[in-house]
Order: sequence, then C-alpha cells, then structure tokens
Amino acid sequence: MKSQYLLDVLATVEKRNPGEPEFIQAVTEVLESLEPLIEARPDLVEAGVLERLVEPERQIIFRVPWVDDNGKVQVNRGYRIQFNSAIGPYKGGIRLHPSVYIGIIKFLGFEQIFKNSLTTLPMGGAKGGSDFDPKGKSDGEVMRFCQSFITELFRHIGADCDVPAGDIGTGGREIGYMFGQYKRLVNEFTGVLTGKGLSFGGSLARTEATGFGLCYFTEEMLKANGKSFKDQTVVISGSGNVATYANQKATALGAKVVAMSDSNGYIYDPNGVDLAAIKQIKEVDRKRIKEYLITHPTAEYHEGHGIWSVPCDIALPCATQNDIGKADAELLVKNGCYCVAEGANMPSTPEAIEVFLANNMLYGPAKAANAGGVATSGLEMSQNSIRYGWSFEEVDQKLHSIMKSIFASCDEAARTYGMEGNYMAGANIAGFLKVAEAMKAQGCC
Ligand code: NDP
Ligand code: 2IT
Repeated sequence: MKSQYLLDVLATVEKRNPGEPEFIQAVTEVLESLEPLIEARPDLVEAGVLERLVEPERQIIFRVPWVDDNGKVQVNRGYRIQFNSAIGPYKGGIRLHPSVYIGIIKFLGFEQIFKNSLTTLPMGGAKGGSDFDPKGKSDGEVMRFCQSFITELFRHIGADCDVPAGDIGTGGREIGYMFGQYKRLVNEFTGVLTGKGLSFGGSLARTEATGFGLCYFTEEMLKANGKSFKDQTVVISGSGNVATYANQKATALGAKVVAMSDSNGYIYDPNGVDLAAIKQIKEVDRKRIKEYLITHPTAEYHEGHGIWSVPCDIALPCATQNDIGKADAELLVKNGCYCVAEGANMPSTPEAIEVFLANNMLYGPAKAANAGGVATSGLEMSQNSIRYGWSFEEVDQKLHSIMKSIFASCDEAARTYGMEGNYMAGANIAGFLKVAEAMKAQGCC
C-alpha cells in the first residue's frame, strides 16, 4: 500500500483496536484493494467515507449468565457489533465458539458490510456472538444460554433494525430458542432472526444456501475460465452447515469430494465422501468426524490440521478463519490445485492469498463466494415482510441468479480498475462502492 492517506487510516485503526489481529487483517486487505479507486474518487475521500467505514456504528458487550444442568451459574460474554447501516438494517450472524472475542466479531462484522452490499439486497453489516461453547452441552443448557443471550440483546435488534442469524455454533436449534425468547419479551411475531424453522417463518433453501451459493459462484468463476466442476477432485475443510451443502452441490455438479474435516482431524475417502454418513454424524448425532470410519472402514482418518495435503483440483475451505496458511497454499499448488473458493470467512491468510495470486489460481474471496447464505437470509426477510413463503425452487433460483450477479460484479470491477481476474480486488471494490455512495449521499453520520 503506497497511499499515505490509506496508511493513515490503517494506522488509526491499529491504534484504536489493539490486540485484534483478525480485524486489522480484514481492514488491511480491503484498504489495499481500494488504492486504485481512491485515486479515481477524491469525492469519497472528501466525504470521510473510509474513516467512518472502519469505525463500527455501535458496539454492544454484555454479560450472559445461565444455569447449567448441575445448578451452577455460568457466565459468558455476549457481543453485537452493528457496523454499518448505510444501505439497510444491520444484518449478520451470531457465532458461538470459545475462541470468540471482540476482534473476531469485529472482523466478521466488517466483512459483512461488503458481502451484504454485493448481494444486491438492502442489508447493512453486523455480527454477534459469544465465547459460549455449544459442544457437549445439553439441549436444556443451550436453551438457557440462548434465552439469556436474547434477554439482553432483544432491546438492540428488530426486523427493521438488526436481524441476526446463524454462524459457527449457531444453527436451527439455537435460532429457534432465540426467536422464542424474543417473541416472548417483545410480544410480536416478526422476522427478527433468519434461519428460522420452516413452521415459524423460515425460508426453504436457507439451510442449503451458503454451500449451494458457494458452488454457484465457483461454477461461474470456473466457466469464465473455460472450466467446470465436472470430474474434478474437491477437498472441503469443515463438516458443518456450509461444508455439508457445498459437498452436496459440488457432487451434484459432477465433482468428487474426497476429504472433509472438523477441528480434530480429517477423513480421506478416495471413493467420494458419503454425505449421508456425514449428515448423520454432524447434524443428528453431533459427534466427531472420526466416527465416519465405523461405517466406512476403507476410508482414512488423520488427526490434526493436514487436510490441505490431500491432492485436489478445487479447494473449498468451509471451517474457520486463517485455515490455509502459506505452507498449505504452497502444498495445494504443488499438488495441482488451481482453484480456491472460500465458504468460510477469511479462511486464507494474506500470505496464502499471495501464493494463490502469484500462481494465477482462480481465487473466489469469502465476501463474494459465501454471500449466498446472507442473500437467502435477505430473501427470508422479504418473505416475512409479505407474509408468504416461496417454494424451494423459487428461492434456489433467486439464489442462483444472485450468485451469478455477484461474480459478474467482481469480474467487472476488477477489469474496470485494471486488475482483471483478481476477484478479491473486484469484490472489495464493488462491495465498497455501493456503501460508499450511500454514506456520501446521507451526509456526515
Ligand atoms: P458450523 O458450526 O456448522 O460448522 C463449523 C465447522 O468448522 C465444523 O466442522 C467445525 O469443527 C469447524 N471449525 C470451527 N471452528 C474451527 C476451528 N477453530 N478450527 C478448526 N475447525 C473449526 O458453522 P458453519 O458451517 O455455519 O460456518 C463455517 C464457516 O462459514 C464460518 O467461517 C462461518 O463464518 C462461515 N459462513 C457461514 C454462513 C452460514 O450461513 N452458516 C454464511 C457465510 C459464511 P468442530 O465441529 O470440530 O468445531
Ligand atoms: O457470515 C455470514 O454471512 C453468515 N453467517 C450469515 C449471516 C446471515 O445473516 O444470514
């Protein structure tokens, strides 16, 4: 980054947010991509758009006390960062994982601004979460935690104000408990959360949306470069919501998924990972991926973080941030991988991205490639507003066309600013421009 102006903006962010490396990482990537745009648009600099964009509009931190099954009081910390509302109500998921601290929620909220802008739908950026670990907790404990979390958060959210949803550790079960508590406190049945159950305002295809959307985006990127999923070998990290439905769609498009993982290790099945078995282990039994060997004894299980050593054509990181480091990226290249598309948020380190770009790999950045989840949340909001539900095919078709349009915007923005084929720069510029124009038009606020 050469622009003194951008360096100054970054220096302020570093000073204001000490000890938050993930947030600094996310901001640095965006500012670097905006360099050519900033030269061409002095009006946006004049309007102070960047200085305002990197500072959250509101940050909420709160105590979440709940009683465990032994009658003991437990205390977690809850967060909601309402980052930017220039183009719509705050929107973004809730992450429940022991690693959660403010820097994680801030990076996710920041990314969400641009992602939501790319979807073409009117949604601002937010993120929330807690250091609560749902793993190993009973349904009753999870329910009491969720009720306590909403007992504070309810006053800060609303269907036209801020609409949370799922993320790591927050799925249909947790959203159900949160929705029930919100309805009870506010005495209103509104679309305040997305990812709801189908019997109380949820949208068909929301469960599948992030994974399906990732494959639709990847398909467009492959097509634009004369390739397709057909007969390609795919490796997917993670085995949660995003990974599962990415596997399903990639397989439907003709690929073979040979490896998946969880935080303990990865399975390698050269015959193609049996998705029904993964769904049973992860969605029903809530167990470790290692259990796959019980029903598939010819597959391999490896403890630890080695999934990127499995040779593949296409890599879909769908677990967590900074999952692919420089050495992993080099290994992927060495083994013939030519395409990385991100289902998780910020799964590749800056050094890994350098390796992808230096080797002319097709690289689909998270804020574009995984936007199908929040896009379908936007469609859930629309259905709630009109008090109507579309069929699975209708939602899926809308999701597909949104993902096509996201790829087209990234591609076009990259070309316009002289970075053809760099979809990361394209996503950052296209996502930024819509929000920046809105912020400028609304004056200094
Ligand atoms: P889930 O909780 O359903 O699954 C998460 C998966 O990632 C699990 O397999 C989990 O393994 C693994 N994982 C989580 N944390 C770590 C870690 N620290 N180290 C190694 N593995 C880890 O979450 P989702 O599938 O919903 O989310 C996955 C990613 O996709 C996240 O980055 C999320 O932000 C992003 N995303 C999610 C969207 C959604 O709609 N759900 C939308 C857009 C992006 P284990 O079970 O062992 O913890
Ligand atoms: O990172 C994400 O985009 C999500 N976790 C989904 C957010 C949403 O509001 O559906």
